[in-house]
Amino acid sequence: MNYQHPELFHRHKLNPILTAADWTYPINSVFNPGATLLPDGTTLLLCRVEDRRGLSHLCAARSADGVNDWKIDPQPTLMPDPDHYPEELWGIEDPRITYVPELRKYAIVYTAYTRDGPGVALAFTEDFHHFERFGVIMSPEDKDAALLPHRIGNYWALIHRPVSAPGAHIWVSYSSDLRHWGSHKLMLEARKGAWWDANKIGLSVPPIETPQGWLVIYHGVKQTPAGCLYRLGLALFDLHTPERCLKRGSEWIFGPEELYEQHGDVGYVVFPCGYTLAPDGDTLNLYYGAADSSIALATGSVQAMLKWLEQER
Ligand code: BMA
Repeated sequence: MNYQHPELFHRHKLNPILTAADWTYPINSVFNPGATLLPDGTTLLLCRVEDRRGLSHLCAARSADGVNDWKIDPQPTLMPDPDHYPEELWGIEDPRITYVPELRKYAIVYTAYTRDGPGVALAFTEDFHHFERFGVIMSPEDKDAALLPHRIGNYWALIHRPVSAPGAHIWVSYSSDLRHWGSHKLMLEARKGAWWDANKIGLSVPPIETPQGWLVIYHGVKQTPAGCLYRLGLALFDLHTPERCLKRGSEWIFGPEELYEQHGDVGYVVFPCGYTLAPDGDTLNLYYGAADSSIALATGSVQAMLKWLEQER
């Protein structure tokens, strides 16, 4: 068979680009960063930092070129605040950032590790120094969530991943005020059996708006006797009805291959929570946690991903 798997993402040669050794205060590990471009073109990563108690907080790292010379906040940027938000008792994790033009603010949707498991929490910021917390907006067990950047019709839309007895699938919910959520719709189901994305999937980075639809990079978790394998796949959804899936790739497009992805606190994990788009409007910089231990960068093309999906049935 003369079949070559297309390489949709290319790893940066300086990977991993951020590790615990870069931090200005003692930590265990840094991974799963949210990402955004600030108005002056600076890349901001909001990194999940696990301290040496095992609890996570968020810390901002900024770089002019998105690769080198990271300026890391000298102290945690956003700490769990269990006194005021008891749901943040065991830490805050895996932020997804969406700039919301209507509000002129960045929405940060993150995991609050509650006594009853992970829930979805929301905060807003204008500058990544001051934060307005909305608290938990989806009760446990739920995570891997992001806000769409504008309303769909009159409603804000939140993509998230509740867990229920039959499996862990991606849902979308709607709200008029960002606090009360309803009209829950199943968006993408985990496959079954031997598939790479059987039983448990979740959104990775916030959906990418393209003229063809919302391009979604999602992770699939394959359970094996040796542990879990986290890989990435692609799907496309209708712009006006995000729960309508237009295309879904059958093969995974990115998986743990390098040593820094296979070995770490949790091996065989690639886990992106954020991306930036280059000024050409096509080059996508995917920032991902590698093996729950470091941050790495892979670059792809939105057009190439759409073309690849086009060929899927
Ligand atoms: C998922 C999340 C991620 C983590 C991954 C692998 O469930 O908790 O934060 O990177 O597991 O441990």
